[in-house]
Amino acid sequence: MLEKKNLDYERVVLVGVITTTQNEEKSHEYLDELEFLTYTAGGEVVKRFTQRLETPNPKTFIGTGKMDELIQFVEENEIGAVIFDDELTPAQQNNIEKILRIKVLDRTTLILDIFAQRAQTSYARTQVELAQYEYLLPRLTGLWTHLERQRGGIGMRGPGETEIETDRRIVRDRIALLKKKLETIDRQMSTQRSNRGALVRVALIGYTNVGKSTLMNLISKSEVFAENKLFATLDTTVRKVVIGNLPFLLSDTVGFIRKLPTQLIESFKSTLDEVRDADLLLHIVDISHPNFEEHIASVNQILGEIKSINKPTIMVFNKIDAYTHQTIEDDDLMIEKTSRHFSLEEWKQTWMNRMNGDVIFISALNKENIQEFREKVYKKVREIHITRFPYNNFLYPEIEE
Ligand SMILES: Nc1nc2c(ncn2[C@@H]2O[C@H](COP(=O)(O)OP(=O)(O)OP(=O)(O)O)[C@@H](O)[C@H]2O)c(=O)[nH]1
Ligand SMILES: [Mg+2]
Repeated sequence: MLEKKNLDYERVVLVGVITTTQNEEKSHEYLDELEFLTYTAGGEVVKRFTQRLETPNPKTFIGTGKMDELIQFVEENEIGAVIFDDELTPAQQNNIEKILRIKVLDRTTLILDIFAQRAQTSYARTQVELAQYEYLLPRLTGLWTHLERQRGGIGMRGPGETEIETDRRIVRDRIALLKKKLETIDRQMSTQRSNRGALVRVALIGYTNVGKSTLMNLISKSEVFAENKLFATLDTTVRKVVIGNLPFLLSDTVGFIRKLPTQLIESFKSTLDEVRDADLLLHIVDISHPNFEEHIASVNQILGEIKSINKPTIMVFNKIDAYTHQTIEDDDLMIEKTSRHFSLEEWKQTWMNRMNGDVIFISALNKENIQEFREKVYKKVREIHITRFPYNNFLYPEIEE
């Protein structure tokens, strides 16, 4: 499945439940994503455990029988950590740790850990550290602090061991301090943003790993880090871009994910302000991903949370080079046609209608349709620009489509 070059990858087991609201296929896809997250964090998934349950068990997430299976597997296979595909309550976390006596992580800790690993600037590190401490505070329990924290690896990056061994009061003080530090930086950032003048602001947004940074590099000739792992970008990059004489600001920022921890959304306030302040959003979608429609929904949900859902938006469907779809033989009347069977052309029609034409299909990697993409962006930016500078309307000719 995923390429694994590093022999030091920590051996982990994934655990998920198949609930009544999500079918088996969905839960497999969720576990695929959890596996990708694990791989990004430096883990190798040795086995997945799933259980059908109406709702997760309030004490141990999974039932007793499944837990026995898990205990046995963990003991026999040198497993370093167990990762649950949901947020564990402090009680569940505590109980499961007592039973398994190895590292117990949930989806949120895993995402926080990746953010901690990837944070480059002191600003990003401060934001992640704050989110980690806030998640940690209700979960500080005796066993967890002295047993699990002594080991390294996934889930253990970020707050240092000495702090962890102390009590909640110290964690609370640290949270207060980090908040103060962030407030100062937030103020500086917002001054910086207001100093950028009246140029139109365009933000690349979308699910993680869809190609935002690749597109940024292509359009702005910058060198933003892009790779096939989740959350390659944490810090925002802003570049001045000129298309056909018309200058505007383009920003590349952190990608979104399903169930993005709320602590992260809150502490990444300033980073997300870049989105909030944008005049135009380019919502990038990886159309080659089987779950891309759900990705769009997750992104829209987060946009709603940060009050940015009603901005002018161009939907940019990327990775058309990698798009595949299921086909139905002409004589097969048993198969019902679903969106999984759509050709690219059908998707184009669907989205053109939905977005009133503000849609483009591209491949950033193969540079397909990039000229059309630039024209689409130009047209939209121009519309916004001339409302701001009506007098230099004539400078920027309308282009025919
Ligand atoms: N096949 C294909 N791959 C692409 C395309 N565009 C980008 N990629 C690949 O997708 C992966 C992710 O690209 P990034 O540009 O880092 O994605 P991102 O949206 O910035 O990701 P985060 O910063 O992690 O949120 C990289 O391996 C890219 O090479 C494309 O058009 N086609
Ligand atoms: Mg990126």
